[in-house]
Amino acid sequence: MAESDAEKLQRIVEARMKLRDRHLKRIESSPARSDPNPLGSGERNRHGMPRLPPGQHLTKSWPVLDLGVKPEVSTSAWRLTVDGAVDAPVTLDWAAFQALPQVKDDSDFHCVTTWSLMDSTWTGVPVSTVLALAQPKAEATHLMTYAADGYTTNLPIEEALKDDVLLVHAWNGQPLTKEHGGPVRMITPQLYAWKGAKWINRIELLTKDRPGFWEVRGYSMTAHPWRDDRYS
Ligand SMILES: Nc1nc2c(c(=O)[nH]1)N[C@H]1C(S)=C(S)[C@@H](COP(=O)(O)O)O[C@H]1N2
Ligand SMILES: [Mo]
Repeated sequence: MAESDAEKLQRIVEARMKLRDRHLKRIESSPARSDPNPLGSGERNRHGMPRLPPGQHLTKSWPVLDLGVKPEVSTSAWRLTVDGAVDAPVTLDWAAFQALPQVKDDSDFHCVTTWSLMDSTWTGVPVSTVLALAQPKAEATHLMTYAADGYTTNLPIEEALKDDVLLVHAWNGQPLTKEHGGPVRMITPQLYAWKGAKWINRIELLTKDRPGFWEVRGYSMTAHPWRDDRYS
């Protein structure tokens, strides 16, 4: 008998939970939320952390940062491939992406150039969900993410599996604009924002860490705002 849509969603949710459970110890022992002595200052936010990481200031409007190109990616042309150290490489188109369980989450956005945008509402799909679809091999330790402008950035798998790390298509209830990486970008609220690729089109699972575009140029491989971990 063919699997119903409800059964399919249930299977995806279970695969995601299984993948997170497998990495839970490393997720919980990595910095940011679990850090008992964060370096920031100011009022505590909803995660019990001070509002601002060290060296950051608030911005009201959302700046745009890119490499000088803003690629035009339509929803019909958009694809996301998850491959590398996985058992089931997968390519999602817009319809397949939209059919995945969607979440809404409020989080902050810290750029290494010292501005922080607080309290955005994001809509999208947890990165952990698309990773679960592709079934990372036990030896997968890091991700390299790729974008339509040639940008790349790396991050540890335990960071990518955090609940607030999303592939987003809407910001504050509006479709994500092209300049901010629409139709789909990644966000990494507990890491500096350069770890979230705009116009994302590929996630490669790695068995050994490798630097991306800015990391080759001296940015941190780990990028924890609460540790002022900007450059290596
Ligand atoms: N594809 C792509 N993604 C990218 C970048 C980029 O140049 N290209 N810049 C990064 C940096 S340094 C930051 S701070 C954020 C900026 O996102 P924004 O332009 O929406 O503020 O995107 C990150 N993701
Ligand atoms: Mo940045």
